[in-house]
Amino acid sequence: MPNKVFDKVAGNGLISRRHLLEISAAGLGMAASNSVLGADSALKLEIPVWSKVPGPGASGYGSRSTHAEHMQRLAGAPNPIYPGGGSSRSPLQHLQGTITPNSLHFERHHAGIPDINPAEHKLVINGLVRQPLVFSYEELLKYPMVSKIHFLECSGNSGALLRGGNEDGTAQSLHGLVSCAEWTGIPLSTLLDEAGVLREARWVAAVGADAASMGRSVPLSKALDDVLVALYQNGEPVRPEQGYPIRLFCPGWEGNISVKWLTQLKLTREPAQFRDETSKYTDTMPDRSSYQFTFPMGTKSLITSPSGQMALNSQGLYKVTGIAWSGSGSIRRVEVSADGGRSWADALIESDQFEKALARFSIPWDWNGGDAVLQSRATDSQGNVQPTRDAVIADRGTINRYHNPCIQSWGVNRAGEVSNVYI
Ligand SMILES: Nc1nc2c(c(=O)[nH]1)N[C@H]1C(S)=C(S)[C@@H](COP(=O)(O)O)O[C@H]1N2
Ligand SMILES: [Mo]
Repeated sequence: MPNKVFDKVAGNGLISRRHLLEISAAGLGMAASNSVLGADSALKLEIPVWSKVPGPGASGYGSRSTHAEHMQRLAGAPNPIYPGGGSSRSPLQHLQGTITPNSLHFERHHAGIPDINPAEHKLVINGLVRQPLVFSYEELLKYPMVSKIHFLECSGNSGALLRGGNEDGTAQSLHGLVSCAEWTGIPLSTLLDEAGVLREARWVAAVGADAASMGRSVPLSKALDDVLVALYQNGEPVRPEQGYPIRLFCPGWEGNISVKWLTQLKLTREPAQFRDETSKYTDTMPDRSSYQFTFPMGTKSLITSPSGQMALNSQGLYKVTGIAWSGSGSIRRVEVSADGGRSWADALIESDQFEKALARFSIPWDWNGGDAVLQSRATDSQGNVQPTRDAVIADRGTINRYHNPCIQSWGVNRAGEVSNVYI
């Protein structure tokens, strides 16, 4: 839409949110496989072939459109000395809204996915309790459950940014270890009440039934607050890769502590000192001292479109959109900059602002064809503001690569190519 005068809200082309309504009229141009909303749609009045013949009928289990198959998790190559170990990342640049489809939820496994028959699986609660308990899957299904929308994020997510490099990184490759789902399960407090926690208990040691025998210690205060024994994910049984038949779910906390394929909860006085809370998932500072437990995930956001490896193919109006989340509350505000952080404007929050859940934001941007650096900055309900990369490095150094919530900078050059940059 040449010559149009937009209301500017910040430098380098950020404009008032009401101009989002004009985006389709202006026509959007983003090229190739990562394209966002379709461009110039000249109205055609002919009836297409697919509207003239009946298609296939109903089916027992649905599948996505063949035109949406480019949405794939990005998995690392298998490593023979680490069988079943590794991760896959959600295609954040292709997703909209806030819920991650189960097939695209990120994965992180330390010894692959066990093939568990729920009829033979047990959950034991023992240790410092009045009455040790053993539950079958069938029995667990009879308890009252709650449903909550929460993100899950691996503490290793975005760690690559601290390392530098990764100029060809995408939203998915750099930040795809975060997803969000509706988790349905039994409040852990219900099961602990039934077992009768003894007064001296302070921790709950949770153990998974996978070959990694993954264990993590959860402080009792968190266990009694909002932790779930989750059985459903977005309405269906938790997927095998997410911990079928049951997983622990600790809202807002680093993904590692949400133990999958949960089989034991032992009440203890002290943390159990599992491998995953001593040799790993501890944060080493520049002076080589380490924090053992860093539980909540940071206050964070990310522009998912335009993002790394996308291309803008003409000047003009774009919808800048992304996700924001905090392990300490809900998202209150997201600001966007198009000039590398010199000036900022408030984005529109398009979603519900649930506690410890993804929020979706957007703002229109009038690209003038010049260089730009797009950034977003989240503020949560506790007043925590997402830090810059420089601030994170000054504070915590670069030995530790867990828990990096820093602002992501996407550079746009004159050719319209978008890439990961450091400023
Ligand atoms: N039993 C068990 N639980 C586990 C893991 C594991 O390998 N085994 N991986 C942990 C890590 S490091 C993360 S980030 C989350 C990933 O959960 P997801 O695969 O459902 O995304 O599960 C955690 N729980
Ligand atoms: Mo993780």
